[in-house]
Amino acid sequence: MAHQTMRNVEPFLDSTLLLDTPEALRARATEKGYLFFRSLLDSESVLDLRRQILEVCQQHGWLAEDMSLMDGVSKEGCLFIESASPEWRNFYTDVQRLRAFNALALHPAIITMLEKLFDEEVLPHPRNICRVIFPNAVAHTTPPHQDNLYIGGTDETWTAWIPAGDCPASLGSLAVAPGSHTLGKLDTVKATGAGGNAVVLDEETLWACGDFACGDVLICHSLTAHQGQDNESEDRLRISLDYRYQPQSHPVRDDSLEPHMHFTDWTDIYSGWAADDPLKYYWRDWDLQVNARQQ
Ligand SMILES: O=C(O)CCC(=O)C(=O)O
Repeated sequence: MAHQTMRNVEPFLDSTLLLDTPEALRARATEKGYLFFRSLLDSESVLDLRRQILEVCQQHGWLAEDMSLMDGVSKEGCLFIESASPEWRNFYTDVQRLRAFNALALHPAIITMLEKLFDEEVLPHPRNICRVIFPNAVAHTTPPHQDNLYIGGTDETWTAWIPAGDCPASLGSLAVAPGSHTLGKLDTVKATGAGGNAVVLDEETLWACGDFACGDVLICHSLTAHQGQDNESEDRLRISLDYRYQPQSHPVRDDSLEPHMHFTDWTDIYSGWAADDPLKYYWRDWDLQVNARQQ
């Protein structure tokens, strides 16, 4: 079961039409703490990345044989949870080396949308995240949380949640609590699932949730509470991306500029890319205010 029961639910509000009126887009973002866009991304780019991530799953023996790769069917009896286990480390390092995984975060449709939201240049954090959620692992569904706890830096950091392909709610999409960013930083308790910390919300909290189609993008403010929904499928992997962004003039915490989970470093991640690839270290030429993480 999703960690927080959702008694009060509404569908996502599609903000696509507001892309032509940045002031209205900003007003919606300030009010709701999230924005949802149908078909913001072209399916080709998303599906190309899906294929590459699934090829990595296949190389690691996680997929059922004789099934279509793109269906993402997990091998019977195979269950891995995001962790520092050798299996996860090796898998995740291979995903992080994919150029397409890092390139999608810089897709012009996302950056253009965020330039309107921030009304200034965007700093895409290079600490990109891929989540692979196995079926029959509902105890590890992502608990309700605010991203600020993990990101630090400016509260005006927004996370883009992008499923790598169609993702109906029953495959375990994301739910957000509209307006919860106005509650400030909430206390946390220990929990299972990505991050390992949960905020406790009122039972009557309003949630927005629903099905995602390939190319849909949801962004949420760093203080907006959100949680995963259970992957209730029989045998399908739920694969999604979390990419984070902030206004370039705001302070950024140093670990947001490092690879997620620190299993490897940029030299290794970039080792198979063209020597002159402009994606490499794209942020290093910018005048950033980088703050050290307090230990
Ligand atoms: O995809 C998920 O289950 C959780 C993603 C998320 O909320 C996050 O990374 O902050």
